[in-house]
Amino acid sequence: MSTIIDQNLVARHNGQLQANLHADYDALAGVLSRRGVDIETLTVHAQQFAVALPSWGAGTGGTRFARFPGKGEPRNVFEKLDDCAVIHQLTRATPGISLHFPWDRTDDPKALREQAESHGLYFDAVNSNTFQDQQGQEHSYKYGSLTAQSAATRAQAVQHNIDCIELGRALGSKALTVWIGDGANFPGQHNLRGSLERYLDSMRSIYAALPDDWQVFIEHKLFEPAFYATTIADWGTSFACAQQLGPKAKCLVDLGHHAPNTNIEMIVARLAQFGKLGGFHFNDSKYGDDDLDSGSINPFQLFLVFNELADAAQREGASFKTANMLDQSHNVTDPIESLMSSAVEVQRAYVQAALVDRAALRGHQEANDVLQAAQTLKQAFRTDVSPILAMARQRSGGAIDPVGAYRAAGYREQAAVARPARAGASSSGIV
Ligand code: PSV
Ligand code: MN
Ligand code: MN
Repeated sequence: MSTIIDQNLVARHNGQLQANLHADYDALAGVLSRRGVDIETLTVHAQQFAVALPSWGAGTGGTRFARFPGKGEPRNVFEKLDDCAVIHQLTRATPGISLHFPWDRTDDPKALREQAESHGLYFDAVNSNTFQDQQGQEHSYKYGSLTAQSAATRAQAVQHNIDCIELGRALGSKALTVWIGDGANFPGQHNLRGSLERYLDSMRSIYAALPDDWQVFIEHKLFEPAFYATTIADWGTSFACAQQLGPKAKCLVDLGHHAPNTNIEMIVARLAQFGKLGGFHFNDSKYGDDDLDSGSINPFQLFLVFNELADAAQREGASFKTANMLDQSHNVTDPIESLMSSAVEVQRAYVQAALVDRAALRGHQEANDVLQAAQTLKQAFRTDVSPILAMARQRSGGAIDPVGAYRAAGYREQAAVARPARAGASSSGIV
């Protein structure tokens, strides 16, 4: 595997942190062994964790008010891939990349795939985009895409999704994620039922184009850009559509796409129970689709989501799998740093969930010992598993302190020189 940052630099940086890490790791090993938990098993578990990076998260995001570009932002998909390779090199937790078309369109998928493979990366689900108009596009999505009243517009949106599958196929992806912004801003703007009927019609054509070993993920979102009625607004609608479409259709849960205080872990449990949990877009939020760094606002919620995933994995065994991806927008931080720390936060929740004493929890539930049941979860959540995560990274060839090593390497400064800002540069399509 070729690396972008000098591995000797990573090794030197690790060397400075080595003694402290071992002391912390040994201390935690002692704490865990008193609970009957073997730290080595957990470290191997941490090493197996993977969350995919959103290509669109590598550039600085923006809001509808402004975008404040960062230095050395990637200017094309190949440069985004370089940044993703750096993130994976240091965290060893992000081998997948989720592309977004047409933002990441390339005439040379073979070269892109080769570049990815040279860094030990692969392509996770590809995303279609019918929530914006592209230059030269024949029919506008102003009044909807897969649900538009105009048959020609719907056909164009369907074709775009089929093109995404084709491109994804050349890149080795195995899934398509469909999120549409379709809906109504006014009561009466469209027929609520008719809109969903047209959606299903369009999705049936996309579903028919899926290769045998592919899945399609339906991503719901409560609101925005449609403010009165979003066609695929909630997990219930997503679930019903996935059922209608067939076994290759599943639901994708973007954590930020729910009303504040929604019990997302219960949605996860429901979808898992009925075999329709396809994957995640991890991020965090305070108000709406804020796309903040994972674990930055509500780490307990993230842990509870992973607790449900651990429960499902225990019930269903190796066949239980979800596509895990980040979906974040970075406005005031270096995107590489945010993506590295977010991947680590998701990995933290994954390891903490593995710490839950499930037999004890079940016992407390059966005995209606509510307090102890809650405490069983809290004990796992409160355990600082940082030494396990750091050890897992180091053993896999990554950095004990990814952000520290990244800064020491001066990658961003070098990128700023190699990728000079373009006059009038606009958002790289980040919504
Ligand atoms: C929509 O808010 C969303 O979460 C979808 O996943 C899009 O593909 C992504 O953001 C990119 O803007
Ligand atoms: Mn999303
Ligand atoms: Mn979103």
